[in-house]
Amino acid sequence: MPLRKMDVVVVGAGFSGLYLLHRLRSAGFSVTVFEKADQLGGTWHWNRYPGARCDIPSLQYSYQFDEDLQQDWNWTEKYSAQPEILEYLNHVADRFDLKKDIEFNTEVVAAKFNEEKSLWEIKTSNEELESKFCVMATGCLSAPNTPDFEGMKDYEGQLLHTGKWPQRPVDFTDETVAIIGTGSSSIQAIPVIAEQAKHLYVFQRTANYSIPSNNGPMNTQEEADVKSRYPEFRKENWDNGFGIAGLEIEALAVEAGEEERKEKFNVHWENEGLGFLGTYADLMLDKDANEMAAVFVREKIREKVKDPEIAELLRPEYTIGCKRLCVDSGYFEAFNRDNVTLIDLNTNPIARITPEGLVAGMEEYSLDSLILATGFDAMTGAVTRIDIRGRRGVSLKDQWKNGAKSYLGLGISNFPNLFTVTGPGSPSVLSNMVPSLELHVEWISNCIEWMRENKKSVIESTKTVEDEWMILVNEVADQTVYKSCKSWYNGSNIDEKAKEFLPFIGVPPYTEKITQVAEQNYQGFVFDKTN
Ligand code: N01
Repeated sequence: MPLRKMDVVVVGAGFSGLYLLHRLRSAGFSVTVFEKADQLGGTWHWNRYPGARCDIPSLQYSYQFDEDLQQDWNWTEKYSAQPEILEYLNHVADRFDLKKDIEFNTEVVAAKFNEEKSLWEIKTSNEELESKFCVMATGCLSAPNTPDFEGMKDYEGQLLHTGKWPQRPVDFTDETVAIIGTGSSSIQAIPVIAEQAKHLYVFQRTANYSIPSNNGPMNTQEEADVKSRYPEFRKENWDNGFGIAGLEIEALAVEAGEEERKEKFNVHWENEGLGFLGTYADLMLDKDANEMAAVFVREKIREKVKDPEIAELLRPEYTIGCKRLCVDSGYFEAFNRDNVTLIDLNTNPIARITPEGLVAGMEEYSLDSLILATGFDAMTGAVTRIDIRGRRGVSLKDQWKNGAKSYLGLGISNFPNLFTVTGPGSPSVLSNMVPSLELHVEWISNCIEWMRENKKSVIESTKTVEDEWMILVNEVADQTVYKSCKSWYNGSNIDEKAKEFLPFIGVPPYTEKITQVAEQNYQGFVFDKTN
């Protein structure tokens, strides 16, 4: 039987994949989205742990490509919970009739570029097919990191990962539960699980900064105001360094008086969530300014946590924001409960997992459920876990072994006609993801359309431009405090991964750059290269 052929294969049916399908199909291309889950949603499908919600206000963390959509949809809370975001994505899929071109329960396992035919040979869990283009809409935080604790395979209780939460209801009533990790996912889950479980043990390797979400029902007046000027509101946010509202772009913490600074930190602490880091323009640029913000948050932790020893353990010492800042609803307060125990893994390392629970330090913990909240192989993992081979059979995993290099986070040398949405080298995780991915979807779709109009068959980045670009990515990061601690931004959460800072910091200059590249006929990319 002849192989199925299409113009574009899109991998992943999350925010990016859905919009890609809509854009490319509207432009007349044949497109299929392959999704390994049995339903759409991407990260919002998999991360359904208790307390999962967006920590960017939903009036911002939503599509803006269709004015009617953004006017019609009403969010019920300031920060939407995972089920509502999934409902929104299903609404979008139904509204634009997308589901008919999504193949669920279908994993893309391999993709190989055929240089003679100039097309991708795609192997899914169901079939082999051919496509001119392949777009990885696989998300930045979608390949779970599962540490290989000794004995884990013999554990007989319920083993869960926050990033791969089951669809069935999970009830912790009367259970003794352990959670390993204290990143954003855990910080959201802990207060909710603590209310249900008989006892919750929290195993912490590194304390984390978290800002209260002060979440609540949507303020309908604010919603109406935003909706009355949605395009302007989006543009104002986009002009900020991180593409989200509430960021100060001029005043410096180091120039402010102590009282004034405290007052301003307080206002942002109460109202801005992640935007706390935007209280002053120099917080992520100057380590003295950063320390002022860090001291403020450490003091807040001390005020919230009744037991001074626990408060001490929960107080991070490193630069605030160099690990992804967290936003919570009652995280620190959860440690005031009698049924929550914090265990410091630095003094009580996990020795092994047993069939009944785990051993850490001198203690053995008997558990009903063990939750790994241990994060992701961020930014590259979802792509390198697929066997992708470009020119001369080069494997992408091998090419990225010493560091992921990409031109603008969009194209990779040796991998023609392959695009990544919010790939390494783009602002992605250091921006509001939804407008960032919309920007990329539009750039990629426009590029493919331009190629059709200009009779070009093959586009690729070159090693020279991507080397230069990644040098710039790191030079920009060097001017900030982002590299001053271990984080998944620089691969340090995965042992075997290159320790390299991956996101480009600065939405406005990045947007200007990729717009310019497109206007200059995709400057830096080469077309129809012959070997
Ligand atoms: O993962 P993380 P996450 N032994 O990597 C610990 C986004 N997100 O799933 O810091 C013991 O942040 C690890 O310790 P350490 C958001 O961008 C968004 O929580 O490496 N501990 C850390 O405490 C976020 O940043 C929302 O020392 C181990 C934790 O596990 C990103 O997803 C909600 C360990 C992992 O924290 C990832 O968050 C939730 C080991 N072997 C998440 N390995 C929104 O609201 C790891 N740890 C949009």
